[in-house]
Amino acid sequence: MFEKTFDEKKINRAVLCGLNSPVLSREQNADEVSLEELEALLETAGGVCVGTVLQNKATPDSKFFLGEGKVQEVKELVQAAGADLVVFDNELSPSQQRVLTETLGIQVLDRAALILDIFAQRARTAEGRLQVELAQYKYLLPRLTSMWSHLERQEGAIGTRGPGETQLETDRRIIRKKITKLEEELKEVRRVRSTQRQKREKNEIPVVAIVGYTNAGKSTLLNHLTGAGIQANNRLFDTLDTTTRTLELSDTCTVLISDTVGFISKLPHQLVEAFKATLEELEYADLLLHVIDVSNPEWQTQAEVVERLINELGAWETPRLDVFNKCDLLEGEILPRGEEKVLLSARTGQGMEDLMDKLRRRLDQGLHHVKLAIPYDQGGLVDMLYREAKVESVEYSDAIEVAAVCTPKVLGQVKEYVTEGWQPQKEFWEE
Ligand SMILES: Nc1nc2c(ncn2[C@@H]2O[C@H](COP(=O)(O)OP(=O)(O)OP(=O)(O)O)[C@@H](O)[C@H]2O)c(=O)[nH]1
Ligand SMILES: [Mg+2]
Repeated sequence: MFEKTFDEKKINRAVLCGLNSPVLSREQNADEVSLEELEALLETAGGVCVGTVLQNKATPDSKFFLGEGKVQEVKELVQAAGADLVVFDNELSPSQQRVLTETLGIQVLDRAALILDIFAQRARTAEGRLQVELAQYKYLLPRLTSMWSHLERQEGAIGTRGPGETQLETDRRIIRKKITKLEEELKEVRRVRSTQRQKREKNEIPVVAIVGYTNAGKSTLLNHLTGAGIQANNRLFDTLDTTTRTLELSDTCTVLISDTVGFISKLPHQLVEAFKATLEELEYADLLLHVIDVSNPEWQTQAEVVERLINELGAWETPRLDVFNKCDLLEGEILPRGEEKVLLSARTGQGMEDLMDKLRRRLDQGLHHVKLAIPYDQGGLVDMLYREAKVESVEYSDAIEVAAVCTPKVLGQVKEYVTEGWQPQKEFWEE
């Protein structure tokens, strides 16, 4: 096999631009903080920032987005710094992107395009790649129009299909076809998932999904809890693929716990749509562990972004447990505490017992490993156990000795025959 001995990828030198305007929504606006985040995204994508321009302006310019004078300033900066890329923190319309590219003479991207590029670089599994490709085509489709807008448009008149149609229409049609095909493939993925989910529901294994802003410490937490061995790096969007592990909360309760892709503000809506197949798991999870990086001064805004995306993905009813992570970096700050909150350091392990306790309280629905001695004249109960519980072994001696994992409801029917493993406890879920 031919092996690459060096990385041929060029390091882009980029100027970052943002516009702060009262008419833009909070999600759409740029400020120093969001530009800093954009710089971190750029670095993740493999570029370096060589200059920053932030303009305060009453309204965006419809043609250039920034003011025309400001665009000249950007152009001078680009030349002085030898930049080969300009990235906008705000979303640009397809035509603004084209006009800016022409005016500045180098490639112009917006934050959505940058995030899409990172996802494309980092997606590993077949499913991840499908999702990213779909998002990229959806992003490209309206932009294709403006790239070719100098060509005459042919509006669906009879006889204009086939030979004689413009390149633009052919390209658009190819891309639409690709989108449809990718959507079908993802639908199949979704179908497989829902079958797996039904199986899990039947076995009644609770599912926990770790969610949170990118770089909050989700993978580090899963590693700490389960030794999953997932990469955890100090960069954005390190994890794109879901990893699921089992976690033993107690002798009687094992749960499935998954790491998921991180969220960020201004996440391209094409990506949210494309990742729905993976993220719909959130809706079916029994609990969402929302990991928040409290060492980040923006943690409140970040937590709001995550909450909003969770709702957008249809999981507003899924129970939450907020995990305030990286508390080892805090110095004497007071944070909200309570039943729904855990103060934690996934790095040092501080707070891990509290987290496990709270998980147990929320999820240990009393799946009990028990041993039973069932009299031969009650043999029907063994059939019932086969139907309603997970029977691990059956031996015929003085009585029928069964080892099984049962819910409290099933246990209620056989409680007088339990010989081992069940201590009735206060059942908090009945509160
Ligand atoms: N000091 C400190 N650092 C932490 C803690 N938890 C995670 N980190 C660090 O934060 C960085 C990000 O951690 P990850 O676990 O990769 O974060 P993530 O949420 O999985 O990030 P993405 O996969 O990129 O969305 C890594 O450098 C971790 O070592 C913590 O409790 N304390
Ligand atoms: Mg991760």
